[in-house]
Amino acid sequence: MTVDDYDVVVIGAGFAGMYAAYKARQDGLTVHGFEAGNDVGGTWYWNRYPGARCDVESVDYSFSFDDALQQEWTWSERFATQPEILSYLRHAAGRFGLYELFSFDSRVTAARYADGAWTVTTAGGRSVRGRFVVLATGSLSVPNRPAIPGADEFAGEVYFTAEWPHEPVSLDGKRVGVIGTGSSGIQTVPEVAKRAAALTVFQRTANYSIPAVSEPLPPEEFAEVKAHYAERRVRTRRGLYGSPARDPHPLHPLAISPEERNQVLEQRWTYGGVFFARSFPDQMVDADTNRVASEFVHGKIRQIVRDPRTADDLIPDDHPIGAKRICTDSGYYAVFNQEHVRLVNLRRDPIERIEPTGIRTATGLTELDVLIYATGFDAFTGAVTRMDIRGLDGAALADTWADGPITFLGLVVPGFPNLFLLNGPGSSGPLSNMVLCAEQQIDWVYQVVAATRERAATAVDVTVNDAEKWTDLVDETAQATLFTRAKSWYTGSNIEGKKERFMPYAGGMGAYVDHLTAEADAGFPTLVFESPSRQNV
Ligand code: NA7
Repeated sequence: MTVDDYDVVVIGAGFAGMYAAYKARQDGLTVHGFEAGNDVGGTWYWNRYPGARCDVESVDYSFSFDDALQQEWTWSERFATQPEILSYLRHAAGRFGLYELFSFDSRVTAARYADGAWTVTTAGGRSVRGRFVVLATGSLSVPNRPAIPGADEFAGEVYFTAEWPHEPVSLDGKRVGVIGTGSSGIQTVPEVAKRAAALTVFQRTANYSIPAVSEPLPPEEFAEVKAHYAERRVRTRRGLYGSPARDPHPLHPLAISPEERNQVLEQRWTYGGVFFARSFPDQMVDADTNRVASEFVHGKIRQIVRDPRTADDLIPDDHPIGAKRICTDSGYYAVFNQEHVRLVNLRRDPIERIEPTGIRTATGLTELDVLIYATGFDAFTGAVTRMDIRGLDGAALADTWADGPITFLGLVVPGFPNLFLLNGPGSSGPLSNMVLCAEQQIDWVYQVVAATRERAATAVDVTVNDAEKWTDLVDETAQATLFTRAKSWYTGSNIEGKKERFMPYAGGMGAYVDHLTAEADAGFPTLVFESPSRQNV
């Protein structure tokens, strides 16, 4: 059997994989990509549940590598919906000829390294060789399927928000249950409520949600963005969360009057979006500041939700605001004022089992026609450890990471030469703006590829010691914040049996990019370039 040979094999055709393939071709490298879905889009291909939208403003959460693209595309809303983001990505794929670089409906199941190259194999049995492999497999791409007793016995329709069908789903007049109140659940609940005859929301942990306030983007505001796009992109990359908008109020909330404090928070609530997480500069570091912001939202929930017991149940009491990614919604809290919508607090009334006709909790059976799981993802590591990735001496990545993932800069794993992860553990992407973070990472990756070729090296790797140093820094950075005070997909604690470790780099996107730049500018002193004679060059 002949095996195709490429300089680069890209796995995944979401934002990151698309740019990784584009940039490889721009750099004169031969490249081929594999995508499990039958189109580009990644997250925005799979998560097509009603109400899905991005929580970062679209003028920032979009490709910056091509000015003509950012000038010609017009976003209709401040925070774009899933269909609009998907059509943007399809437009970009067509515009840059990316469709021809990918094989679709092709799930990669294995990648094996030997003698300076990877053999990448798909579920369909196709194998290609690539000198370098770029894993653009998404940090939130493997749905979490909780093992609830009786789940297989449910006789009604079952959907996962993360794998929403492509065919229309009718919820009209049906009794619907939603399990999970993270971003996906909170976004979909108001939309489901518009259709369902009865909606029951099964909440294990209450979450903070801020209105998305996704009004149409005024043309003059958009024109202003386009006129200064380059500077905006620079500010975005320097920003803490990958967004330049809404700098925090400069003072500590306890140093200003209660009225002024309230006004600051009210402005941010009205503006909407995840910026609420940094209303004050030290909100994710100082517990007192955080409490001011949390209590403001508690007050909002009490104002909005008429039934005091439901309001109490919706108020988070186990984590600081922002320690789990803030959700953004379109009418989530208010939905519980509707007669046909009910909240079940699973802490008080736990699920006993799922039966053919519904969900039985301690207080009785809720009959359902449709069950929607919005139960999150095996984040950061799930997509890569599910593939059989074998590095030096046949070592499996899943074993190397059994005690938690270690990486250098989130990009390189010791013992897995010529392999790069995008938006993986140890990178800032998942805490900021994954599109711009991936672009920065990809530019860095191809600088490494060029350096490897210039040195006539066969492979590039990192030592365990240096990867551990970076991973320790990621941990220390997180420990200095309030991010670690929540059980979430950031730590892996949402997945049973998964080793807990705070995975993203919490120092902000600007600081993260500085680390990438420093390593590149110094000629990659931390990387180990291996010559054909297995000596460092
Ligand atoms: P999340 O934020 O991980 O939310 C998952 C939700 O599902 C959360 O409320 C979980 O409760 C709940 N869950 C998970 N397993 C169960 C079981 N067994 N029973 C009841 N409830 C359960 O995922 P999302 O998809 O909403 O959002 C992920 C990110 O995507 C988001 O942060 C944005 O960046 C985009 P728990 O909190 O674990 O008690």
